[in-house]
Amino acid sequence: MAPLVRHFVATRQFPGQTVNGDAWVTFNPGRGARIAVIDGAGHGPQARAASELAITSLAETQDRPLAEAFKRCHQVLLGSRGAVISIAQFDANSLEFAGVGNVEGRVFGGAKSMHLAPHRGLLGMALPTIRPQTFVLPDNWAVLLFTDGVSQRSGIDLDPRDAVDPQAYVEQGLEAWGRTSDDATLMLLLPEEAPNFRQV
Ligand SMILES: [Mn+2]
Repeated sequence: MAPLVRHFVATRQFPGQTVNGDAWVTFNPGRGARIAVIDGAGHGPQARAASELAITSLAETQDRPLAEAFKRCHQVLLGSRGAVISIAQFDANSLEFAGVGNVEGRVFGGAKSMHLAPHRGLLGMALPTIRPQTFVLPDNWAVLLFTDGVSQRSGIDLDPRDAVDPQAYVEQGLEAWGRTSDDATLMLLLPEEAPNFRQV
């Protein structure tokens, strides 16, 4: 089954580090799509190790409800540095979102952008009660997910659908808005058909 969602990502490690503690993963388990953005606590090899544990856990629970996926990931990360994670689950015309920690997001589609609201917490350290948010998506939606290495005092609230090229958008956004004090990741999600995106 063709994926319902296209993803465009720019990510880089803390300048001077050789590994990236940020990570991302996508799943298409037959229907819809599940996309996670992960920030292993801190930076460097231990942050990377936590992110990799999280990816393995999320793969094992990709068919399970979000609350269960977070609970299992928390258990797997016990004893590690810990990680913050947000997950976007797309079905036909809806988005279910849940996050633990501060991988933030925006939904564009209506008159103004909406904030995706992760719960406070740190997987492997403190697991909050997961209550996913659900959004009904219009045809021309766009979703941004970004780690705290991307400044929110920036152009992050600008409508990405005004950009000409989605991959260039995330690369230029990371360059412009990425903090030099952390790993940083910016992901743009678009429907398979994005008629409002200007063609070059
Ligand atoms: Mn970070």
